[in-house]
Amino acid sequence: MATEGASWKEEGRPMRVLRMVTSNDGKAREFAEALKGMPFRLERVHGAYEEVQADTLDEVAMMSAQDLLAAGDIPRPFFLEDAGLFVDALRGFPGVYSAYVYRTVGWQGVLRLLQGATDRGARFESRIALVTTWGEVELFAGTGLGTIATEAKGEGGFGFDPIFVARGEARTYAEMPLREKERVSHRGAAVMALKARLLAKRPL
Ligand code: ITT
Repeated sequence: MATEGASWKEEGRPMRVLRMVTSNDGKAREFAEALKGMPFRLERVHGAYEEVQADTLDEVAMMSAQDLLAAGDIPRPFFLEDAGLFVDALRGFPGVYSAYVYRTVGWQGVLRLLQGATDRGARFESRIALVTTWGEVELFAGTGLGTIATEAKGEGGFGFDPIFVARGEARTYAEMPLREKERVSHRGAAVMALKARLLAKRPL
């Protein structure tokens, strides 16, 4: 397990470290950008944790956090995120199976499943699980509504970004700069809730 991160100081005192556990470089980039300016030094842990399988993202995020907590290898506080793409015409599939579907058939597979479908509604969901110094797990949720495009577009982003168009947008996520995706995305909404928690006057 490797960690990386820049070192900043505030008023001469070292800043507290907040670790983010993810194997996904695209996600790590988005979190780093969204958490810029927060009074924490964000350090990435290339998380080699087994993603548990469960029926809901809440359960996956909660159980993954508890597994990491029980293993005790990562200094607290830390957070991880579980995300998924839920397609209306597929009754929410791939949902909690998004990582597996992406690894096996990619966004191309989702486009194929929707060939000829008129209902292109979909949403991304994000659940961030924050593990406090005391070993409590707090969940933060975000939803990003949109549609599945009829063809892939854009070079940016990661995962299913080339085929997802946020509500009210003409571009896919892969065509949007990081900050603009954050404004409309599931992760942006969940991070906003996380930031409020990080700034709250409650022990972390
Ligand atoms: P972790 O190590 O952080 O778990 P992961 O890639 O397994 O990384 P998730 O299980 O949270 O991430 O995500 C499930 C799948 O959905 C995965 O293939 C991601 O690439 C994809 N995904 C998640 N967030 C996305 C986003 O903002 N845009 C496009 N695809 C996304």
